[in-house]
Formats: sequence, structure tokens, C-alpha cells
Amino acid sequence: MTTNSDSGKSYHRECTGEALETAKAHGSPKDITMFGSCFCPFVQRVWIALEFLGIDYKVYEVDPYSKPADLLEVSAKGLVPALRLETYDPPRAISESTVILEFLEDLAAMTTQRTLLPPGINPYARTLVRLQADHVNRTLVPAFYRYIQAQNEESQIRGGKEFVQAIDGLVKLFQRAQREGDIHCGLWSEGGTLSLADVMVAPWIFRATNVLVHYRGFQLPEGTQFRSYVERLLSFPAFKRTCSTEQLYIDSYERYAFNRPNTSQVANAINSGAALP
Ligand SMILES: N[C@@H](CCC(=O)N[C@@H](CS)C(=O)NCC(=O)O)C(=O)O
Repeated sequence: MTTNSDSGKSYHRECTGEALETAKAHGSPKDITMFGSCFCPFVQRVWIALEFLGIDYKVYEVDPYSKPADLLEVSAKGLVPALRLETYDPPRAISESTVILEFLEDLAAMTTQRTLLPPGINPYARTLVRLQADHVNRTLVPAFYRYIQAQNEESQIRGGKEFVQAIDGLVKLFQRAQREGDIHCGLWSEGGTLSLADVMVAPWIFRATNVLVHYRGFQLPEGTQFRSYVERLLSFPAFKRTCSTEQLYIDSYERYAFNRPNTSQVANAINSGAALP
């Protein structure tokens, strides 16, 4: 069902659009340096959180596939995102998007007082958001890559179904949180604000609306509630400020859409059935 042939495009090395403006505004040294790449959804998570939590940072764009020495110093696997904490001497580093999000949440609690979790002491309400985030990581993200890397019609149809099921699973978890009456369902609630689960999933929902539409003819599930959620998510200011123009993603994901050999560690893991790096 792939509509066109591999034209050999490579990934972009520099942000475009709103993301470029944001990167330019964060070009001078700060206590935190974010190692990132414009096309990377794991980086986008961290970037959204920095913007939303009001934590200052410098953007440092690197090519994670060429493994420059300064990237390997902050991430043993040579993966973006990573943060370099410049206030230590010598500087220290953190990698892994989900772990970085927890670090930023802790840091914000001590500084800006902003949060991605239900505020106050409500362990159950906070757990519901973490359950949503866990589903995104273990089910929805791998399903996205299996779908975009699937090459024959049968596996593409299966991949599309699996991705939709993963979205449905997330919707069920949002509905459960809402039904149980907890105060913070993130942007799923009208009038709500960004949650940890929203940050975790937004980059892949966004890429479903451009990359998957372009290469797989994908349509997001219907349903007014879900469509309104996507609308709130993709128009949320802290999210939009981290978005490049759609062509950047379409170009950068051609490698995945044609499952070119050695596209990335993530692509290799999907092809071999291993856990994602
Ligand atoms: N588990 C990591 C995954 C990060 C990741 O895979 N980043 C990609 C870019 S989207 C990367 O750096 N790839 C380099 C490579 O595959 O060698 C996280 O959540 O931060």
C-alpha cells in the first residue's frame, strides 16, 4: 500500500518552522544542554516538557547516526535525547527520554512549581497517568515502528490495525481516569492541561498525521472525543513550539517507510523482534 518508491532521502540535520525559532531562542549557554535531533520523537518529548515546565535550556543539535564524541560522552548508546548538566564540574549527563522526563518533573517541583502529574498528594491519580504513559511506551510506540517499517500489503494492514488498537487502549485508559473522577486527565479533558501521558504520546500522534498519512494512507480513528483530544494536543503551545514543518518529517522517515538496512537502532530492534533501545 506504499504509494511511492524510495527516492533515497536522508534525515534532516536542522529544525525548520516553529521548532527552528524555538531552537534559535535557546542557542546560548544554560545550566542544561539538550542534545537533540530535529526529526526525533523521543527528543520532542523532552523538548515539550522543558517548554511546558518552564525550565531553561540550550538546544544542541547533533546527528545521532554519526555518533560524535560529545554525544557518546552523554549517552553510552549514542542516542538522543540526552541532557548535559553544566552546573557540575565536570558536567554530568542523563539519557533516556522517560527518565529525563522524571528528572525534569522533579526539577520543576523544586523550581518553577509546574507539573505534568496531578498536583498534591494523590498517589492513585498520579498512578493512572503513569499507567497511560506506560501503555504508550510498551505498546503504542513499538506498534508505530512495526507499521511504518512493514513492507508488504498484508503486514501493513496488520500494522495499521495494531496501531489503531494501541490508540484505542490509550483512549480506554483516559476514559477510565475520567470515569474514576480524578482531577487531572490531561488534555483528554476539555479545559485540561498537558499531562505526562500527553507528552509521551504527542510526537507519535503527530507523526501519524503526517508520516503515516503520507506513506501508509493512514487515517486516525474517528470519534468526536478522540478527534477533539488530538486537536487540543497538536495545537497546545508548548507542543507546537517544538514542531518543524511536515516535510521535514516526511523526508526524514523515508528510511523507515522503505525499511532501509541499518536505518537506526530502533529500526533494527523492530526487524529482529528485540526490545527497543
Ligand atoms: N530509549 C531511547 C530511544 C532514543 C532513540 O532511539 N533516539 C534515536 C533518534 S529518534 C537515536 O538517537 N538513534 C541513533 C541510532 O539509532 O544509532 C529514549 O527514550 O530516549
